[in-house]
Amino acid sequence: MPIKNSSVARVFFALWPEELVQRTLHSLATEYLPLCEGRIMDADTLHMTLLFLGEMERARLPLLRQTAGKVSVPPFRFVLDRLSFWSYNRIAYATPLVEVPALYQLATALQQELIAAGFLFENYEFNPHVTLLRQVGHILESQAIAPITWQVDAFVLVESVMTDQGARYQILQKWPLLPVGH
Ligand code: 2AM
Repeated sequence: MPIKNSSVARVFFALWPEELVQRTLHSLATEYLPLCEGRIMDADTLHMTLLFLGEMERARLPLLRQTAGKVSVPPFRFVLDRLSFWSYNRIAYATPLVEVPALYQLATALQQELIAAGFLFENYEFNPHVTLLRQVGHILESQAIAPITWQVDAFVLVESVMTDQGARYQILQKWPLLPVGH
């Protein structure tokens, strides 16, 4: 049961992978669970955060949606080919080894539109990763994984809804990425 809070929403922009990518990432997490231990993320929650906004007045969501609709970036694909670990927050995550300019272009375009519209957020730094396991017991060396290709055709606005069972993600809106010239 969602815990009702009508005036504010905890929101973030993200890339939401297709089911096959989610399943492949979840299998990877399952494979590593006995090695590093921790809490495995459900397959259908796996995502890459583009921009975390945190608590926002619901009254501002229409402007937020309108502003996000101004982002114009063509579709692209990239590859997740590393499993890495952060010791400070005990997270295991999948990430691209090489920098993916199109990913930064999308995250930056979003930031710039939101700043221009007067939105403020704390965390400007985009750090491309998909969290697979939390509360990891054993932090391992960063390592190569079988490459997972992710075709990016859209980005989404997500609300993190607190429930009795923890956070649940609800996609509020999806914006397709359109090829140049559209
Ligand atoms: P994480 O997986 O690295 O914890 C929903 O919580 C999403 O927002 C997750 O992808 C989470 O990243 C990210 N997130 C939560 N708090 C954040 C913060 N303060 N700054 C950036 N991203 C955050």
